Amino acid sequence: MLYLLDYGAGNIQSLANSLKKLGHEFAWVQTPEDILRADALLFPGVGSFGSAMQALHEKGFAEPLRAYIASGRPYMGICVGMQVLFEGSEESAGVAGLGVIPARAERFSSTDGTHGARKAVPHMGWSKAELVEWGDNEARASLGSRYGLSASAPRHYYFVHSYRVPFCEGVRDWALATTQYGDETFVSVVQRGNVFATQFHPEKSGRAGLALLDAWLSRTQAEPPSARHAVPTPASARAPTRRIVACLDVRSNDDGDLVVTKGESYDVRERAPNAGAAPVRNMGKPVELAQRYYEEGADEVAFLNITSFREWALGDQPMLSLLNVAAATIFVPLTIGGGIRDFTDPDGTFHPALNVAHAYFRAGADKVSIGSEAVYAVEQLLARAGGAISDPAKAPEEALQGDTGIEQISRMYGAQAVVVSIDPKRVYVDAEADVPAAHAASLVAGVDERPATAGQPARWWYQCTVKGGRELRDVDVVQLARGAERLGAGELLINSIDRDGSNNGFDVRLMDLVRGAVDIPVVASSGAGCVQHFTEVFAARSSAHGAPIEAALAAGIFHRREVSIADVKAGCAQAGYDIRLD
Ligand code: 1PR
Repeated sequence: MLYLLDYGAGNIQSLANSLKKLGHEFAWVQTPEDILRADALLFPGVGSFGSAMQALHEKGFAEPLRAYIASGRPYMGICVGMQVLFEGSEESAGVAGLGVIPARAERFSSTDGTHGARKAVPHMGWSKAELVEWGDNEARASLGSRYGLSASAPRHYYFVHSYRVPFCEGVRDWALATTQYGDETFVSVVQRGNVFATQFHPEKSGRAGLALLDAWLSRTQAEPPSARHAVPTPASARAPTRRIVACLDVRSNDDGDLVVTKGESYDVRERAPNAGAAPVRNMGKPVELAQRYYEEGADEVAFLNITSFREWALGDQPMLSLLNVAAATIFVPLTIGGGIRDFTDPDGTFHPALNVAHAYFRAGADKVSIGSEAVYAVEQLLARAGGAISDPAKAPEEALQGDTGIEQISRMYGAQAVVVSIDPKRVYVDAEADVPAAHAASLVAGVDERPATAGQPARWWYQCTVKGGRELRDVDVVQLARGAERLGAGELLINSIDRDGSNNGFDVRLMDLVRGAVDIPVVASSGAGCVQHFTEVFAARSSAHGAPIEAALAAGIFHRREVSIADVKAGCAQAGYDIRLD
């Protein structure tokens, strides 16, 4: 019997879904005895290295796991399930791993030694896993080909991690494939005897990932590599592919059904002479559309529950069931946003944001996206610093009290699981001096886009909003981006209320400003109208530190079938960007 090791954290539902899709039966490990009884064991580790090891010890799984691996029965680890095989990780000093492989995981450097440019950490997105070149290439090629791994035509897989095991002496006999991030070569697949593990998530890697999983399941006893001396792939500067994200803004229509909607500048009602009677624009059914985008090659799918600020998200069970159904057939990362916040019931019961996130992860989400609550958290961070600073990145340690949703979810599930979604609006000013001093870092100059003065040179700064753009707050986009990173967010989704639904292109100035302010990946959103808008935003490199935009999101053009995801990807690939096309 195949057993899946689950210790209660993160999205393991997606792996279960992919096994079902591939037609394999499995059971969940409930007790240490289940591990000893398993014929094959799959460990989709989630969370931090320390929390994974702690959970293994608390549940009495650590020793049975060592004994299981030593017995020669097939083991497959995924992500942290691979890292626990090593001696330890810089992520959790003093915590010992299983010690099966004599090496340690370390944090990615946030600079690219080759180019001196900043690079985002976590490493998040689709990168190639390249077969390590052995002395006996033939044997290695034949082993790799069983898993779809090759040196000449490597495929893309989905990664999300801040720590990696460098290709080093201790892993030479173990590494089957390596991956390049910037100037770092790290181990992305290990295989020796009965042990097989991937740093990437095969269950989130579309067809290539499913094929690899199927190969492992079909022949769970792989042969040990025959050759001894591995040579790393040459170190060339490489980043994950640029990601194309399909986004579905979801809300109830006037009949109470969940529909995908899309507006302009966040107004999702149809244009009608009598504004009061205008219905919510209905672009289709959420799961159907999401499945179409997966089939068409979307690298990620995001669902945003755009009206959940009105109620408590867990009172909103349709979103959970929607996610459950979507995750059963969509094998790329899913993000869910809207209403991730602390909530107190009318009867006084307190529900932390962490509980909402937990429910979403269990239903199949890989990341949660936090909007309004992130603004309040950064305001609080600034207030706790005594109003002495305007840059939340400089907030002292004591201002971080671990009580915000971002901090708690990030600590429990890892930074890569926390996206902060920002809804900024331009505030035009006549002179530089008109920008409040605290917001000067978000001032930019460009061309006016207001109808009455369009085309004139202008200056503006970016003010953040909450509740779907309905309320302005005294925080600018740079403060929010830096504060979110300080609190533990692993990615930023940058919308633009001015460009939303306009088809006029991404606000590249805004993206450049934000990318230059942080070291975490940035997803550009709002305004995509044609393929060129994607290549435009990908061409921009932060003027502050040279880092590019990692991903671009669109909604309206995909819903209305004006441009397909395949067209966008082909256009970007043709323009020279590294894109996942398989
Ligand atoms: O504040 O944590 O409850 O989260 C609410 C979330 O819902 C936020 O991420 C916020 O951006 C989003 N949201 C709230 N109201 C709206 C609205 O449209 N009325 N949608 C809304 C924002 C942003 C993208 C959109 C892109 C691309 N939508 O999802 O799809 O702008 O559109 P385009 O390609 O058609 O231009 P919380």
